Amino acid sequence: MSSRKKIILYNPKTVFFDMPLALLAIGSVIDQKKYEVIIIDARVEENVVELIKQHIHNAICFGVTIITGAPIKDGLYISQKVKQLNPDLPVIWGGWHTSLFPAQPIEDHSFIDITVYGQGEETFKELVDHLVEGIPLDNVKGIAYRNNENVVKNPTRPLLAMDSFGRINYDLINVERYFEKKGKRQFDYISSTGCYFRCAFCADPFVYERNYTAIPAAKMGDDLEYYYQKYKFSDLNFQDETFFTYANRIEEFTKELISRKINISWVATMRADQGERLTYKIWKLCKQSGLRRLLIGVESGSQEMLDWMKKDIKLSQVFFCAEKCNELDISVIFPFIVGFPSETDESVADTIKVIKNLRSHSPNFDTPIFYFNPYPGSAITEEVVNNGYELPSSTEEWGDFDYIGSSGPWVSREKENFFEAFKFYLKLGYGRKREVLFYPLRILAQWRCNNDQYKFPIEKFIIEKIRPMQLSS
Ligand code: B12
Ligand code: SF4
Repeated sequence: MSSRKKIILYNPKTVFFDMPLALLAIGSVIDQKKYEVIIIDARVEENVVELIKQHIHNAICFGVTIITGAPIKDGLYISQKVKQLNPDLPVIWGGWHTSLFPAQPIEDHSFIDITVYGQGEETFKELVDHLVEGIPLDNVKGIAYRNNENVVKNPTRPLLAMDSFGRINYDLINVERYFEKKGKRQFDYISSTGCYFRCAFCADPFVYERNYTAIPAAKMGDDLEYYYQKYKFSDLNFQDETFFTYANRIEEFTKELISRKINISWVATMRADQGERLTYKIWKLCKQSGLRRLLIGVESGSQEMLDWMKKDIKLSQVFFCAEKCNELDISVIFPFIVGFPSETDESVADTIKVIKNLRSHSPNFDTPIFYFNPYPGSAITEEVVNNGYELPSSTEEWGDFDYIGSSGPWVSREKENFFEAFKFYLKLGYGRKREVLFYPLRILAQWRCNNDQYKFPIEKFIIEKIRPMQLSS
């Protein structure tokens, strides 16, 4: 048995089985000769409390990664449990939610001692050293902590270059278990932090102040070859916000994959303006190296709305990317958002038009439609709050803030019914499933979309009776 002290890191329950990259990132900077890092992911473990009990007696601290919404609830429950089991063990929260609200969780709950905001690697390493040595925390940048009765927020830590950290140690998790849960040998990886852009619905500009750092292509090549040989994955899922920021990095990266014979498919997120800036040669290299699917956020079919939300893309760039992907047989998810507070019917009509246009290009294009919800940390949310909209006012309330699947505050019941019917007919008319049985319904659905006739959705009723369809959006 190892005599090393333990650092327990916890990923709360969420949907999907993406590998816990945040915990892997902070766990990998810890000196494994000195400490043993235990990652407990509530999405893949059966009895997390029992697991915590096995390790807690020899632990230095308990870290939790938190995104806004339901994960907070589980994070609160587990953190309280940990404090009951060992009242002296420091409980540390980090992640997107504490990056937006560093002080509130500590103010609200005596069982949370420290929060980390912004990039976590260096902060966590320093924090662990301070806790072990018993040094006061006043000079650890990027944290908030309880000091007697007060909550102190220390200064921000500047974003550090991502390649200053070592290789991520995926042996901290059971990689095979994620493959099993996903039903494919898909490996998750992130090659950049932050984003240079300023979209008014997004928290990134607030958290990283429009800074960006990325791992150079050669290092990505080294890392990915190592992981490929070790974990034998067949698909690679980039979790970067803007993977294609530097065209030369992408060109080099694709050449790394090809020259090292890393025979995989890969998926990533692209901004339409960055796609337009890629040369045809790089587009082809992407395809050749295995690019199978892109996610290109369009958000709105109205250029006026796009300008209002400071998306800084042109619709022409979206169509440019659509054409390239169609030509090179690359699938695309083009997500849209409807129901912005000030959105007009004309803007919604423009969005519908663009969605129909994209869907008619290729059966490999999907166009999920989300309803705008005022996630914290964005400029639009700030604006609606200034206009009187009330956001949750405690950590607990933020745990209830889960709008996934709901129509958001600015969409009427009538509009919601309309969108749900539209989404259904899009999927039926243009989706990838092409069973002969459904052919007449498919033609009818295309007719409905082309003529904006969504009333009396009798086919929807029939199909949902025969075979409940899972809508992708
Ligand atoms: C994977 C992912 C998910 C996964 C969650 C995986 C998991 N581990 O549980 C799933 C698919 C479930 C998901 C869902 C959603 N997501 Co999401 N997701 C991401 C994504 C793409 C990658 C996260 C990641 O692994 N990053 C890589 C790691 C290394 O970075 P990191 O998480 O920032 O962690 C660093 C620091 O934050 C810090 N840190 C993090 N945790 C901890 C813990 C401790 C103890 C310490 C010390 C430090 C620390 O250190 C890390 C290294 O620097 C991010 C975007 C992004 N690129 O980060 C969006 C993102 C986190 N998601 C976001 C959103 C909006 C959503 C959804 C609402 C989307 C939707 N409409 O469906 C839902 C909400 C889910 C819910 N409430 O249940 C927002 C943030 C929202 C928020 N306020 O928290 C992001 C930032 C995207 C964006 N730009 O808008 N998501
Ligand atoms: S939506 Fe994407 S491009 Fe826009 S600010 Fe957020 S991360 Fe950056």
